[in-house]
Amino acid sequence: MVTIKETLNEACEEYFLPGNSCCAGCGLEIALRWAMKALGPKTALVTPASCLNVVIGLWPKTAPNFPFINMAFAAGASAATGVDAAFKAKAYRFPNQGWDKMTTLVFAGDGGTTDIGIQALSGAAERNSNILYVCYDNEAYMNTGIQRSSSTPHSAITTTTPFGKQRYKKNLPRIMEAHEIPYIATCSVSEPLDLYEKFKKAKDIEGCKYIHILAPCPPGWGYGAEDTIEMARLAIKSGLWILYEVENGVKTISKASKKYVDPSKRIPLIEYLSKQKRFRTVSEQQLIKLQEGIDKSWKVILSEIEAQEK
Ligand SMILES: Cc1ncc(C[n+]2csc(CCOP(=O)(O)OP(=O)(O)O)c2C)c(N)n1
Ligand code: SF4
Ligand SMILES: [Mg+2]
Repeated sequence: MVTIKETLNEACEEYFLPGNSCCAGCGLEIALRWAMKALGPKTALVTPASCLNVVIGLWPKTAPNFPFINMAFAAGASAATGVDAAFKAKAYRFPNQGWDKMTTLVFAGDGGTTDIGIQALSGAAERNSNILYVCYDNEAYMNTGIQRSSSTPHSAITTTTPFGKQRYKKNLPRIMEAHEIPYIATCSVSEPLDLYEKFKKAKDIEGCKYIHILAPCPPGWGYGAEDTIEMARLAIKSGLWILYEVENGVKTISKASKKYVDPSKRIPLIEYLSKQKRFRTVSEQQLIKLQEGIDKSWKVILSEIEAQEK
């Protein structure tokens, strides 16, 4: 476990620069800033169509001060596989120039991951391509005006679910587990040290790594820009968002979520929902549905951990 002091000493460098066009309080920006502090400048970023793709901006006023490539929506993971292959070829032709130290990072939205990019991602995972794929999850297609994605939670209002979504959120980390890749983790922007540590770990693992970050979005979720960290924190405290890692098939609950293994320590879900306009029409029945989803997630995760301990 890194300490705040160690992290601050090591991570004062900024790689995703201020003055970009993210909305105030954007969760994705916090996620990428902290991810890059852990990964450092020997990183190449692949960005499928998304808010990030736009926020990156146009040269010479681009927000990242490290190499990046904007990519077609569906092609994030396959493009990254190609980028990594190019680095390997460079390392072979020009040894001792540091090409073998490059990290190939995909930073994609939930629409670009759980819907449109899933085929390329599944292919890269099956090949165990040496990439770090990150889904920053703001739970809708925000860049085009808040349409539902398969990662939008049950009951949330979007422009395409005006009465609240009728289906549960697709559990992408779980789908990635079925690919048996070496490393999977969930993160939250409210736990930057946990996020930092997980990215440090992922950087040093050969093969396909997948990290899923809950990244609240003030205009999309309907709360004030100053409350992004609070929203992400309430998601953990209510048990709705569980932080965990799967290293070579072994699952562990992360420190920030351990306390909430005990349901009596969790805050009532309504405390999280009532602060967001997207849940303004949630009924008693929907609340029960949402709570059932949370209880099921915990049941599954804890039974898996119990089984691996036997
Ligand atoms: C093939 C294709 N379809 C649609 C679009 C339009 N488009 C650009 S960004 C975007 C939304 C992306 O949503 P998500 O991946 O969740 O990222 P976010 O905008 O939420 O950051 C859409 C639909 C596109 N660029 N390419
Ligand atoms: S719409 Fe949401 S995800 Fe997109 S830049 Fe604004 S706050 Fe960030
Ligand atoms: Mg999104």
